[in-house]
Formats: sequence, C-alpha cells, structure tokens
Amino acid sequence: MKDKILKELYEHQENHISGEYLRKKLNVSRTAVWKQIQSLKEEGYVIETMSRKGYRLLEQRDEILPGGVKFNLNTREIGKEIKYFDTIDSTNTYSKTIALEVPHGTIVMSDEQVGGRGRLGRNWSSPKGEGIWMSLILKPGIPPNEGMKVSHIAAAAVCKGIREITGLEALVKWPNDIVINGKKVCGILTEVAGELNEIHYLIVGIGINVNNIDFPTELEEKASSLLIEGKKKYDRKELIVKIISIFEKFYDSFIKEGSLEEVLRLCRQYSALIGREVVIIKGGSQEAAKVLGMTDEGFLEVELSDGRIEHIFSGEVSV
Ligand code: BT5
Repeated sequence: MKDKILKELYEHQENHISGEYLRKKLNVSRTAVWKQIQSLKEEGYVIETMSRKGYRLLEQRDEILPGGVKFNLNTREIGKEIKYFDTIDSTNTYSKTIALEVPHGTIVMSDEQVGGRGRLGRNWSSPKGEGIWMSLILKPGIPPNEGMKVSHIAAAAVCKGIREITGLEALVKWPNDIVINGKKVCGILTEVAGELNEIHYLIVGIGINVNNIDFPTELEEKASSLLIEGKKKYDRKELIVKIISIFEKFYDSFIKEGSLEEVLRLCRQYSALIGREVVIIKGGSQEAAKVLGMTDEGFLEVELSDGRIEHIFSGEVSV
C-alpha cells in the first residue's frame, strides 16, 4: 500500500491530494493512509500536510529517494525493485547478501558508501549526496566468461546516458572506466557468482561522480565529476533513469538476440584508447603497445612493440 500512496503522491506533485481521495482510491481507512504517510516521512520523503487540502510531496531537485527513480522508469524488469540506503558500506557487498532472494533487476543504491570498493581490493571514494553509487543484481543465465560483456553493456549505457543528459564528451576507457577530458568520472565493478557453466547472479556496481566539488588529494589528478566538467549541478535521478533505460535495452538485445552490436559500436566510437599508445600493466610487468581496436568478444586488440598482435581480456591500461 505504501508504494501505491507514494505513486499517487508522485503523480500529483503539483497539488495536494486529500486523505479522502487516497482512502477511496486504495480502499483503506483514513488512519491506514495516515500511518503510511508517517512511515514514508520516516524514510526521508518530505511530505507537506495541510489541513483540508491534504498531502503533497515536496522533493528537492537532487534527491535520489527510490520513488523518484522508480516511478519515472519505463523499464520492463530492471529497477522494478529498489533498495535504498542513506549510508552503507558497499552496495556491491550488500547486493551479494540478498542476490539469491531478490528478483532479477533489483537495484541497490545508497546516498553514501563508507566502504566503496574498486577492483582488486582498491577503494572507491563515495561521498554523501554527491554521486550515484548503485548495484544492479542480474540473473542472466549465461556462462561466467560472458559476464565481461555485461560490464561492457554497463560502460556503453553510462557513456551514452552521460552524453545525452550533460552533452559532455564522455569516453569509455576499456574495460570499465568512463573518462571526461582524461579524468575518471565513473568506475564499474562487475562481480559474478556461479558455476563453471552458468552464472547464478551477476552484480554490476556503478559509481558515478556527479556533483562532487573536490576529491581527496590522492585522486585530484585523475578523478573528476560531471559538475566539475560541465560547470553545473546535475540531477542524479534523471541520470539514473536514463542510464538504466539504456542499459535494459542493450541488455535485452544481448540476452534475447545475442547481439552486442550497438554496445560495441558505442565502445569503439567513444573509446578513449583506440589509436593511442598505451602501457599495459600485467601483474608486476609493464609493456608499451598501440591499441588497434576492440574485438567482437570485447577484448582489447593491441600491437606490442615487437609487432605481435595480442587480445587482452582484462587488466589495466594506462595512457
Ligand atoms: C573501479 O575500480 O573503477 C570500480 C568502481 C566501482 C564503484 C561502484 S559504486 C557502487 C558499487 N559498490 C561498490 O562498492 N563499488 C561499486 P578500479 O578500476 O579498481 O578503480 C579504483 C581506483 O580508482 C582507486 O584505486 C582510485 O585510484 C580511483 N578512485 C577511487 N575513487 C574514485 C572516484 N570516486 N572517482 C574516480 N576515481 C576513483
């Protein structure tokens, strides 16, 4: 019932709606309506209550409370269920604990992460109210070695979404970063649980620096945010809705038709690496190479200094 009340409030944000209207619409008592409104307020929704007029949802532009995302999404499955936190250690870590019980497409998001993770045990800085810190829980029924492709789908969706909303020239830095003017604005952490031949679930963690004004000293040189690059604040809800919608389209055509065509086209067109001289970091060693392209499998195709051509599956590349 709470969800239905929330939906009504979102749909009538311009006006107040009366307790009587809600009571009739949902066929419950006025006390029940009142109780649910109190409970929504406790969750952080700002609801104005005026005698004789009723209730109205007041939402600051930059809130990311789940209703604002959920009721603006037109997706089929992804984001139908949203778990929202003010603060959490890591949305990826939490997602793992609930993945088997929740439906495919559930999104976990938090206004802040205090233990945000990157790859290989690295940290991901996730200050409160400034970015998008979310994880998608997916159950695609594909072999684990295909998981990497879902990561490329996420990268393409984030890149396209950022471009459409902000007009900024976001590029995909293979395999999992989005950069603007050479600085990282987004990182993606895809984690897979399953057996040799089938994935049980896959968690795609997406961290986007949206309205960060500054960064810890150690990140200053390499990190940026949409606000810093675009010189204005962006609405995180709007970005989430756009990115999730694009993601579901790409994901569906991959799962249903096995097609990654549009994703690969975007990753190639907006590649931060193709055509450039880079350094490939493998374990402790480093090797200079020129990036030739991206294969249909999503590998990076490089030419090493001795002329050998290699396809890189995962790893670190610096420019
Ligand atoms: C990544 O790892 O880029 C993956 C980041 C994924 C974050 C999301 S947020 C939601 C979900 N929940 C999580 O706990 N994680 C996911 P990697 O390629 O290993 O990059 C990590 C490196 O990026 C760090 O070692 C820093 O140098 C740098 N870094 C840390 N925080 C950053 C930030 N906010 N912006 C840009 N760079 C950052």
